Amino acid sequence: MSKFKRSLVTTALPYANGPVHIGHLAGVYIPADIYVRYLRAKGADVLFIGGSDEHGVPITIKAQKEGVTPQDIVDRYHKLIKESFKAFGISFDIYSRTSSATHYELASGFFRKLYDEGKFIEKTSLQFYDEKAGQFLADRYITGKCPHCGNEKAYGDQCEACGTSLNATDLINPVSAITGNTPQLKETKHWYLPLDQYEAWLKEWILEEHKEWKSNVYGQCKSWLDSGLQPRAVTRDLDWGVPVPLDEAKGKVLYVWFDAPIGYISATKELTPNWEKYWKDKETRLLHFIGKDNIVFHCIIFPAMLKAEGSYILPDNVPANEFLNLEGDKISTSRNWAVWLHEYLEDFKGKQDVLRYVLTANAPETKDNDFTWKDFQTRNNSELVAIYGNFVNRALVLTHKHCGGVVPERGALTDYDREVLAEIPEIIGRVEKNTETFHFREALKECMNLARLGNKYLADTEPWKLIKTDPGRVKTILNICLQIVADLTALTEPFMPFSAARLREFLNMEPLAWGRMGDAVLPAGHRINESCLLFEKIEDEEIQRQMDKLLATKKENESAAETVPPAKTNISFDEFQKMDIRIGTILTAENIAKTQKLMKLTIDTGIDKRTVVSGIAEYYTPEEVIGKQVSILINLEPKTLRGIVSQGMILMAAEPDGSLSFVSPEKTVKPGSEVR
Ligand code: B3M
Ligand code: ZN
Repeated sequence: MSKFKRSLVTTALPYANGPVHIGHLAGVYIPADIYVRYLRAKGADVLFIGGSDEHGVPITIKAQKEGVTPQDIVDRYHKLIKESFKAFGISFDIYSRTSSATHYELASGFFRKLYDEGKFIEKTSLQFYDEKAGQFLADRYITGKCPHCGNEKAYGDQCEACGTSLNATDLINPVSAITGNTPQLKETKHWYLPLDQYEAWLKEWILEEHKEWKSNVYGQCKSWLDSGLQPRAVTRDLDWGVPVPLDEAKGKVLYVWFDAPIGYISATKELTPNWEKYWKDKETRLLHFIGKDNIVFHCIIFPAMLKAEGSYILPDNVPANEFLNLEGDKISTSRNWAVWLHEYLEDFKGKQDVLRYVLTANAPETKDNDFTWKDFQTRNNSELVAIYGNFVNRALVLTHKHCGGVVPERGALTDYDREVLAEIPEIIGRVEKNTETFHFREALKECMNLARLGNKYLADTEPWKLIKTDPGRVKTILNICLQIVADLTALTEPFMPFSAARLREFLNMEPLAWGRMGDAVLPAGHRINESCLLFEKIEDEEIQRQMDKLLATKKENESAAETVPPAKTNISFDEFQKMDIRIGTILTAENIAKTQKLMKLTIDTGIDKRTVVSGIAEYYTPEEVIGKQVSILINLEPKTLRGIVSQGMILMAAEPDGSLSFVSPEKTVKPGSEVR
């Protein structure tokens, strides 16, 4: 027996700084929704909590880029995100936002309690400050090299490449994300949660008591705990966020990762006056569905906050997923490399379940996975259409054709019938076991196995042939098929709720409770409705259109990356005059062995015949360059390259993509002519 009476399921609060994409759905919202729908179908007491994260630097950076207020940004994206989730059937009991009044009150109250009880350390320290922008650089306002993995683009609070949570001062070569300047250090006072004081407790709680956590989650926690925890600032010098509720902290706000997880509690409080039962009673099972970049915050920092506060329960499990890539490349909002949900909804009207299916079948449960449009098409056409849709359609059409649209009577069962019927509870059992342990891919495979079972049963019994010789037998066969179809409505509902609802409509039935599957649920004599195809084939052209869209994005990104370098600072005429640039003629040329780029040239400079080593071998062959007139800087200090003394430098026109071409006179000139 479980020690829990009810469940509280939360999903990471997406930053309201952009629309949501397939990576969000696959990693967090679909798995959580499957789990919650499953619990509800079993009659469990469960609340499903979501909302937008409306604070933090991702929001203010976006607002600055667009020249609008942070409030404009969060209003726009909160609405869009909420609508996308609703359209995909993510069945939140509440989808709230961290700008709500309830949240402000609860988050500042939480901070105040910890402050009053002396749970924080106050510290004045040197922090990065951008003189030009006139502000401190917290979190994503600063980037630099991660001291752990070397990622050049780590943020001031976290490296997304290795998942480590950082303090801005840990970064190597920090740069301001606002001005690109190297920041100065300036004194400021902040409040810190002394995570080091919770280390022993966290070790016991996670490493000893929660060995059942997914290995990616447990492993990350273990490595942080093994390397030792540091006090972590929970306040920031920013003007967007929940104000720190202290007189001496004017102009400071709570760190976004302090307030955001409290958002789970605020949303529950907005949802029900009974919220404390869900947050303070040990018989509630708290589950956080998140992506892997959020593990440290949900497994270490938030639990330490809850522990410090003292009246709340702790998560029982944190089923975090890995990342979903798109066509072999990391999904990225800034590079527009994503399948945006609001766009999918336009391009594939009514096909939400297809995406839910593909993202679950290919979920990044244990490792990063790749979404490809080809795979999307194949899974639709050869799984949803050919297996699930095909079985259902044949069962319904045959019932209309041979039984006048009425569930026929079941006659005597054969051994084979009994075998098939006995397989149903086995499949249901495997769906249950896999769903309860967060193995949703496997669970979905088992759902499809029920449709496969139905298909095989039809193929083996061939009612369309028997109808002439043994109509009674056909009735039994179709009765069994219809029970399987009815079971499919309940079994697939957590995964594909829209199709399950349509299927119920075809069968003219009410939702089937989970526990009633496997019975003869449709009585003989029950009239079914007219039906149509449950899934449609997706044609090559539709896939090509999506591929073209991605190709266009790729091209845009490439040309954006190829910008012309900015102008250098001015020099005097005298400085310019120091350079002696001449036109020379290339007399001989040969590639330098064991190098990709270098070519050894002999050049007639009009003054002498000299050797120059030039990095042009990727762009020209020796044959091509012999006889060409080029510009050469002849008074550059000689330099030895690969054992060859190079006397001068050939001037090249370098394009933004790096390709090189000679700077040659427009007509043939005398070698030694000056370029000036
Ligand atoms: N907004 C980070 C993210 O969107 C953050 C999650 C908050 S959960 C409390 O990945
Ligand atoms: Zn790193």
